[in-house]
Amino acid sequence: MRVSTTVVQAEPVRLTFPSTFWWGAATAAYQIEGSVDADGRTPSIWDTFAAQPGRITGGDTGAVSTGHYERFREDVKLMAELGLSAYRFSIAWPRIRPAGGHGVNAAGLDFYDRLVDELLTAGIQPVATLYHWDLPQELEDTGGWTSRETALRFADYAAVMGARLGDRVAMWNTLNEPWCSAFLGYGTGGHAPGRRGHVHALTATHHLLLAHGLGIEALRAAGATGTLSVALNAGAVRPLTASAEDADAARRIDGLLNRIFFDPILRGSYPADTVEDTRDLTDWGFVRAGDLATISTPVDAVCVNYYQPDLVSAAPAGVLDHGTCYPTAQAVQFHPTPGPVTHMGWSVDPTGLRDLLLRIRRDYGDRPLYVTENGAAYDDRPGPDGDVDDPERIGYLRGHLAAVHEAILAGVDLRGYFVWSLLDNFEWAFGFSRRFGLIRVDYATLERTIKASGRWYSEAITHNGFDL
Ligand code: NCW
Repeated sequence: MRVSTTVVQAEPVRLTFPSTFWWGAATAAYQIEGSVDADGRTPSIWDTFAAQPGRITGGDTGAVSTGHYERFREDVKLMAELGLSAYRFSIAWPRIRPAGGHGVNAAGLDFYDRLVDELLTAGIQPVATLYHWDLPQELEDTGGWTSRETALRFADYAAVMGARLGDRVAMWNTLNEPWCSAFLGYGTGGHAPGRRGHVHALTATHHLLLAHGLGIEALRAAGATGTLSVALNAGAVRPLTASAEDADAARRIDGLLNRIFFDPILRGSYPADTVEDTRDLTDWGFVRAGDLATISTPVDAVCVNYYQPDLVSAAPAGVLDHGTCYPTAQAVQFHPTPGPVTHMGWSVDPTGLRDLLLRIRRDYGDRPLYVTENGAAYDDRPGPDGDVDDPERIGYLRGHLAAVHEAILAGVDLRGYFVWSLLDNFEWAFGFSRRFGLIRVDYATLERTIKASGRWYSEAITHNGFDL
């Protein structure tokens, strides 16, 4: 018997983005700049941390990294070649604050001034993050983010930057992922400054939030014309089963990852359940009268960095797993989401991004949103011709941009998307062992090579969309 089969080829679906959509890429100062002793920069907590044996894979440090401080003009040319409409970078506070803390370091300011002008000349919108984890070591020596004073010093710094760049920066993020600064820097100790303690993490959270609010006020007072915002690493937290216990575990983690930041900034209050969940640890006495009014100073947009959803369940007493990050009396267990993972071990699940964007609109109102980071590390290597073929990263970007598109169709006011990262770079505790870039960096020569994913992204930018 002969069986004939007809293969039905599905027509590709074209996804087109709003005409004003920002196609961006992001980096952070300590991860790319190098030149840690140049032009009056002072040490940051990451210089100190990376110098401690056992902290960073391979003993790597950001001392040289991609050499961007010297090569920023070449990097802006590469951004222009990709066709980026916006570039998100961070300003190294230790380049601005001189030793001893009096006055400002003019040479540090000049660097960012030149970078911003170079971007504008290339037709690329500058998006500046004031704090992407590189606290001046001198401020850590007086308590770091567990000290309220640090928030006040941050406000001074924000005022300086607003006065200098406020006429040209298109969007500001006060902080990048304050959850990481607080919970990894002061909770688990896996990030700089390497301090451990749940109360430290909660205290740091509050002072970071206070710094954010003061920073927004300072930028506004300085006449900054750009969109004022903050970048939160938010995620969809999902219960493993439909049980009440697992739902409660998800609620607790959602409180300590998402709502502990979103609620004070967008509603002017801490989530009552999260405060209650942590009562055995602290009476939250670090919150002073007026702080929440400062923290909830209106922002112009909400920025989120998304990598993966979290899948959690209630755990038997004593099992804390990855939940050691979280000061929650009842144990929570984190589970791998079924499906592919990146070289970071992070699950690839674009539905988490769509759900997150819809959730922000549902719970916090219809606001301008940006995805200020999304991307993937893969162990990609150059072929014999030097080209880097990274189909997994293309698949990751395609899937997540489709999720962004879905959210836009559902009515979310999503205005831009930034790939993490423009360049391979110093991936914090993982050193140079993880590569997130659209552009490969050869760390021996500092040569840059646009990867296949960079070419794919560039095509998507040219067409303001892509075929799914
Ligand atoms: S580590 C991290 N990242 C990566 C980093 O390169 C970038 O600077 C950050 O903004 C890529 O994007 C962010 N995020 C931390 C995610 C949480 C990891 C949780 C570990 C628990 C032990």
